[in-house]
Amino acid sequence: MCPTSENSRIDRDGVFDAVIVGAGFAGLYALHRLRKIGLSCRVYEGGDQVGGTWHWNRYPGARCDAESLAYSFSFDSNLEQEWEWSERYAAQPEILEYIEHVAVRFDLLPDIRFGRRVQSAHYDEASRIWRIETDRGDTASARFCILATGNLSTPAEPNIKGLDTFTGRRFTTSRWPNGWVDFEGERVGVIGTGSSGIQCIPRIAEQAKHLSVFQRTANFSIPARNGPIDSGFSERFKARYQEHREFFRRGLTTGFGDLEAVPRTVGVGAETAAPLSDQELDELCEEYWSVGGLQFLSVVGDSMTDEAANKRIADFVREKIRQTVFDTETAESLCPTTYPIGSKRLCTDHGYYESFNRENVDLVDLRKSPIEAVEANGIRISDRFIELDALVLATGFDAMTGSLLRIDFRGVGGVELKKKWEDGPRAYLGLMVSDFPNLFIVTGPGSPSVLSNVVLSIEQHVDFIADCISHMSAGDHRTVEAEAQAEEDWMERVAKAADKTLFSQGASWYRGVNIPGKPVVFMAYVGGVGAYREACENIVSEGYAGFHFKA
Ligand code: NA7
Repeated sequence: MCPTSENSRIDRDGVFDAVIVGAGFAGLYALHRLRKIGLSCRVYEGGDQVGGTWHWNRYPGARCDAESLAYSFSFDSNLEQEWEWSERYAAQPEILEYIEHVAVRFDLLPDIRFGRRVQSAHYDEASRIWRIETDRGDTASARFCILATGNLSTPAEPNIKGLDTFTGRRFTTSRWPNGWVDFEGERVGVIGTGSSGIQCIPRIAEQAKHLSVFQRTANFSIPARNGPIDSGFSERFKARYQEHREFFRRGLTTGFGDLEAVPRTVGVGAETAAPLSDQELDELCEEYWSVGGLQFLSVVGDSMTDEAANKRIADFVREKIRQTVFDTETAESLCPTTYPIGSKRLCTDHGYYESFNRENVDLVDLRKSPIEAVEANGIRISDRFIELDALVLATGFDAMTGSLLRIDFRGVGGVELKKKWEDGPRAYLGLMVSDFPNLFIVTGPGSPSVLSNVVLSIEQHVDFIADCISHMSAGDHRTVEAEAQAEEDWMERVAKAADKTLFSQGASWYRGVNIPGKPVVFMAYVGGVGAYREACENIVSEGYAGFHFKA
């Protein structure tokens, strides 16, 4: 589909109202929304097509773990009504097709330049303009800079000895090549058992002659129970789409959940979890284990705050793993024991644990036998050598800040964002950073972002930004900036909310623990999308409290 002919043109001193970085869900909606309020926009995108995460992560088995009917745009009711999702959890090709459809339907492509990364964005205080440069030599000026760079976009560099000496085929899940990758007849190794590993392992196992799964930390995974969307269900759901969307926005902490539960009460276990007896909790777990999906954890209201409740749920999952995996030693290795369930991102799967019952799949428990080095033909672990023809790295991301900090941002007085965030990211509402006027982050650190239905959160942030810019036009304000005190107070609220939960007990990418040297800070707002939206609305109704406008 892309690039278009305009794409080969380099912007020389392009002048725009807004430059948007990234053309995934966030960048596309920002472009659409800002155009609607009359802004001229330029989008720069590193990939050669739209899609962001859904362009890059095309590994076998890649699929959303929020339900398709919820994980989609709500801004246009015709789009919402006309688009038909084929499965409960859409696979990557279908989501990409949807994003491409949106780009074409709303005529977004002409304003996007593909295959170029923004390298620097410097604020010129005299003209109050952002000066932006890309790695292809584009230069542009814009009053506003909108960062739609994605939370899980920059791959983590796995520090594994000898990795570059491997002479077989090597893949990274988050940079998967376009087109079919055939593992037929090959001995394949997958390193990493986070969501990406858990999704691709069952699919690679179906093809490979042999698959070795290198697991450093076992993960909790809930069966997704994916399947085709029954057209009757879709019709009924769409008849009440607005009601559902409103419920996602305000009634559910994460902004997605059991679609069938919508007509029932908010948060099935939210008020009643504490008094649940062991038996009642088991029954609830059993019910939602059958329903499938991430709501398994969120239906129990205090699953992330009450250690005892969390442990009971974790025990339930461990028991399911033991019942599923035939080999006792493998089952025990697959049982997570070192952190509360949910404190590392909960996964959903499509036959993950069952894969280990196949003759051609082995689990390599790196806690027992660590990797010594990757060599030309395979991986040497402490007690043996495993020959491999292909190696798949499912080793995760420099989450939330990685894609922001690889850009050289300079704000007021030349202050560097890198410097400003050396002890961890700080942003008012996860949206704006003090000393960086007119620079907005979509689903930035300090917002619900990765703990939420991110499409819903993107829409909320982009709407906030567009409304704020309209407010500026109405009041003849040239710039808006987060006040340092408001930013500090907000980050304190973010930290306090996290401290009340069990999230701090997991060595997770939520906290930056997976990246050596990254400050360990819980980066998302755990208070829920409803509370967050309300906080934003209150701030607006108080005349954008905490934001400083200048004429
Ligand atoms: P994750 O969840 O960060 O998982 C990365 C996995 O890779 C995890 O199991 C890591 O083990 C493992 N890993 C990372 N480095 C190494 C090395 N050096 N040796 C062995 N194992 C390693 O990333 P995903 O891409 O799976 O998922 C990210 C999110 O995308 C997901 O949560 C969804 O929101 C979508 P560790 O746990 O660090 O011991």
